[in-house]
Amino acid sequence: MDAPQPAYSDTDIRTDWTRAEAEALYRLPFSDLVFRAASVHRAFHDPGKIERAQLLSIKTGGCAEDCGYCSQSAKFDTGVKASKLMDKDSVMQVARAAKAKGADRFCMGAAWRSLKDRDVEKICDIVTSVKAEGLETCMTLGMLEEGQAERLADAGLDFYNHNLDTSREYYDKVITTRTYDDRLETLGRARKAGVKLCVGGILGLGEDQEDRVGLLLELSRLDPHPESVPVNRLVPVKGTPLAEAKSVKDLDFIRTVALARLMMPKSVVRLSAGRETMSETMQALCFLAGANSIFMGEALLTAPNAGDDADSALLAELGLNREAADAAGP
Ligand code: SAM
Ligand code: DTB
Ligand code: SF4
Repeated sequence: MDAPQPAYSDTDIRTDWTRAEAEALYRLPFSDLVFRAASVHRAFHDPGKIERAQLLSIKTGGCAEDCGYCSQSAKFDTGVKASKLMDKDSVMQVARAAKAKGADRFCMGAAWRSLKDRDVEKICDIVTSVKAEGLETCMTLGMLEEGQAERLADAGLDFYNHNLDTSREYYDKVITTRTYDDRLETLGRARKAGVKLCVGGILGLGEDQEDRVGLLLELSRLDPHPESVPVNRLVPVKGTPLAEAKSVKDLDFIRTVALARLMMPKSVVRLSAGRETMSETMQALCFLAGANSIFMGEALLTAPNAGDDADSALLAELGLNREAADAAGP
């Protein structure tokens, strides 16, 4: 006989999680945690659907910030060459190819500390053209000044990505050139303009479990919760201060995904950077625990990604995105 399923509703969506509650969930026996997360996942999402987003670095390297994990900071010698903002036609070629391969969203990243007014028009033009291809649009451009988010929204921007990265307590071990509150301010500006939020963090920066819970507590206090929550596993980059950081254990990573799902039931949780180092089994457990989005393609921004062939094979083997695959035919 099937076990009775608990009923969930929007009243289960809370922005007042306490640290004690979140830590108690994190410490549940692994199977209990994943079972609870999977139950919440099924109440709020189609468990057979994994959203697919394609990333493109539209302006690479030479960034003035000192994010200790990043290949694109000008402060570290990582071998990444700085380049100028791509022109719209080149961006569109990649966007059209992504659409043809079945991408749901096109996410564009620029290695900027903040968006400059002189670039806003070019960025808006790119957003409008990508959106016209029938793709959802996402931009990550650093900090936003007053008024810029409104212009991006008018151009058709659906999502703004700006990560908190880690807990408030651990943050200054990772980044010193802008504060946690600077980041929250930019997120507030995007939200006020009606742009949906994509906000998450990175695991494997040398943080401990309290920091992972701390990051999720901060995210869950955003009201409403971020529509999209990327959970990245550090891709260690030679030349950066965090190149040798202690990596996060697979089981701890899965626990964090499960906790994100429990604390933010409606958000789309994205299994983001670092999938190259995750086994198929680990990824399957993350999907079971509530992850329902991935980055597709051979590259992230500067780092390699799992790749379309491996991902199509994995999703097919797991029976995910079946409808899309059936519609595409043999
Ligand atoms: N410059 C913009 C900013 O930081 O707001 C946008 C680009 S930045 C590369 C976007 C996010 O990618 C970072 O906030 C971080 O969470 C993630 N990221 C960057 N480098 C990474 C790495 N080596 N491993 C995992 N995630 C990384
Ligand atoms: C996010 O949280 N992860 C993506 C996206 N937002 C922009 C970026 C991952 C970057 C991985 C390292 C690189 O490609 O340089
Ligand atoms: Fe610059 Fe973004 Fe990299 Fe930080 S994460 S150094 S802001 S590109």
